[in-house]
Amino acid sequence: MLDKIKNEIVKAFLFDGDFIYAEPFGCGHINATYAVYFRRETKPPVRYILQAVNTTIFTDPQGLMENIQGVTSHLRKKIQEQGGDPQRETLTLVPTRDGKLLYEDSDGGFWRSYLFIENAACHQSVNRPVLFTNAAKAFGHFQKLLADYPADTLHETIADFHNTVNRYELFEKAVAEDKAGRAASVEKEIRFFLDRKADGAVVVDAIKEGRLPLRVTHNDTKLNNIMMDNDTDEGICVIDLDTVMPGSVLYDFGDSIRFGASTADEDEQNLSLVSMDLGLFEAYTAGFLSEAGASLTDEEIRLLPFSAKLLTLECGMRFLTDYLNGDTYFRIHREHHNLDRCRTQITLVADMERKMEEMKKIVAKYVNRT
Ligand code: ADP
Ligand code: GN1
Ligand code: MG
Repeated sequence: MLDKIKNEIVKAFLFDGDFIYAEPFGCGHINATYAVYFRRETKPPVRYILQAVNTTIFTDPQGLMENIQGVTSHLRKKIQEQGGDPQRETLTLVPTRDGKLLYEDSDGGFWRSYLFIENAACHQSVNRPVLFTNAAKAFGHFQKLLADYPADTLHETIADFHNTVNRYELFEKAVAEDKAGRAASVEKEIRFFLDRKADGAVVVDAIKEGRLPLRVTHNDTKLNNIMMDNDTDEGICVIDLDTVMPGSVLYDFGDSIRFGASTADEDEQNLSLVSMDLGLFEAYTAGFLSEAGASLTDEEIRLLPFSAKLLTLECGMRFLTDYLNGDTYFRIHREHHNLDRCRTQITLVADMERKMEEMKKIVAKYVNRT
């Protein structure tokens, strides 16, 4: 792929300078991401992000790019109004030489490029709580900036993305089909999810019945989908906008806790290292409510602790579904990778169930209702 990038793909984009090299970049599970480096005569070298969109998952890449262009334009305008730096605080697409946002390569692959956000890092885990509070503020702020975005103009890039009732159906189908012949070896894990099927309907039903509002949400708020400033540790730019769609704020809160409040990596094999850190839960809750708290309804606030468990349950079940289907969705880097990921999520769900009352107390501590 690196040869193809050098010989074909980089030539299609409006990059500044002479190509030096390309390298795989980041830890995303979905798209193929590269950093591409360019030499310039009078200016320092520059790099860009180049991504092959996963079109098995995002079947309408044009619609996806319309969403991203719409959302980033909206954010850019607001950031400018607030005196911020839009090239650092939101993603900036680099167009192709013929003015498009996507390049279709000779094999039918779709590519896009972003300005590289420099002097910022994308963390895989929280090594100090303030980082997590700052991530929470940034996701909360993102939510606020998109509050007036015309939701009806957004394409649904993945149907029923957080519809946990539907996710349960897909899971049960995968168990029944047992395409990879693995079901018998994971009976215990399958049972864990089936035992919690009722949880899957809580948010879906509440949205259906009008007890929870739909908002424009990010839907994939793990810590490595936000860039944090290297000097100040502030969350500066929310990235990975592929799943920005109407959803519940609970999806964004819950998914952040799932990933960032864990004491171990998402694919840790030593499960004795995996737990949900209440200190990190508190750090995130404090930051998120300080930004978004005033706009949340009572029902949303009531369900915040539950959402952490729900999103972890959902993600664990998605990993197991993919394992049963033969690893066709998430990128894996070793055999049984999806099973390892599933087991950390199960461990986290069980720990959250034990800590639910304490999580509720923490939320109550930061709710400011005047
Ligand atoms: P995926 O959908 O596969 O998760 P992402 O869009 O999250 O793909 O990108 C993967 C990784 O690439 C990110 O976690 C981050 O490390 C890096 N990345 C993406 N966009 C940028 C950017 N504009 N500047 C710097 N790094 C980026
Ligand atoms: C994927 O794209 P990435 O790696 O940021 C997935 C999320 C999961 C996450 C689990 C489009 O996120 O839904 O929660 O992996 N994204 C998509 O780590 O399915
Ligand atoms: Mg990502």
